[in-house]
Amino acid sequence: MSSVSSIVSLQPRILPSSSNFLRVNRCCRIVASASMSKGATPLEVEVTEGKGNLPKVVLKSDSGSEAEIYLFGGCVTSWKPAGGKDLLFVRPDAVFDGKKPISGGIPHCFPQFGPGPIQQHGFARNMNWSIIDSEKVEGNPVLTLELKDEAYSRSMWDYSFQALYKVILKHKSLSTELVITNTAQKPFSFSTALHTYFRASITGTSVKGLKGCKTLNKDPDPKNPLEGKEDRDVITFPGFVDCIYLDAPSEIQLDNGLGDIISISNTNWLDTVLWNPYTQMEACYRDFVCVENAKIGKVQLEPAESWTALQHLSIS
Ligand code: TA6
Repeated sequence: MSSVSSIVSLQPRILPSSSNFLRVNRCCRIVASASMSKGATPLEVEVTEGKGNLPKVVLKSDSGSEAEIYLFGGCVTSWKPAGGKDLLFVRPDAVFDGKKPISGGIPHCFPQFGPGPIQQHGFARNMNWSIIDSEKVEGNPVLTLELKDEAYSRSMWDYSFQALYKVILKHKSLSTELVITNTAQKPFSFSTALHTYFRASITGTSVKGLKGCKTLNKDPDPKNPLEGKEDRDVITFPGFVDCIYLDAPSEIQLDNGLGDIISISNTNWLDTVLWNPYTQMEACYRDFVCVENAKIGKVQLEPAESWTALQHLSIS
């Protein structure tokens, strides 16, 4: 992956990974080009101040779709297909202080889904990711972010790694590709997920496609999940739900109860997690559901090895 080739702001390379709070004092424009894809043109990316002064990028496709990405956490916080409303949800209690993870959109869980020895859902969602590439392919923006280990991550997980996260916005879809590479001299293992918050009306929300999967139900005890098997064609959310579906199919459908059927497909994200906190989050549980592509069983990487997983969200 090449680095930013020309820069229209004063900063040589914006946003090196850092666990510290990072302010954008002025709007930065960068033109990143790389070994560009066939038919691609360079894309000028504007980094502006988002909530809490955190740097964010807004991607717009020629067809009118939009996505918003915070570099803190490499978190996509908004996805509006062309002519449509935002299909993602950010919790009203989300903080944008550059310390706590952003509770909403598509946070990363890495290198641990949890519970486990390090902080719940790992550290990738509360570190600053860097922009390393951007281009436009047939009118569709493609942005690539990078996260590397640093003292903060190594204090919890003593490995050298690179995470590349490519976000591709099209007319009616949002795709992401995550590539984790072991840049250490020793093997490591991790679990991971895209903890996607979808806007929903919970009484009308349902998920199809998980019938027959083995389940690990984290209700009532997340540390001792109950094994089971899903026997429903259509899963609804009449109460608290926190359940892992192992070896889930590569495509499932979410009816968000707001008139949208969202296809959630993937390559190599083997598992699915459904979560709605019900009255544990009285202020907002009616308004969202998390449907998460996950890899719960550990991925083991030898030095120089990589693991890649794709998520594709689309509406018809
Ligand atoms: O992915 C489901 C889950 O692990 C739940 O067990 C619950 O702890 C939730 O995530 C917490 O998500 P948050 O975004 O608040 O860290």
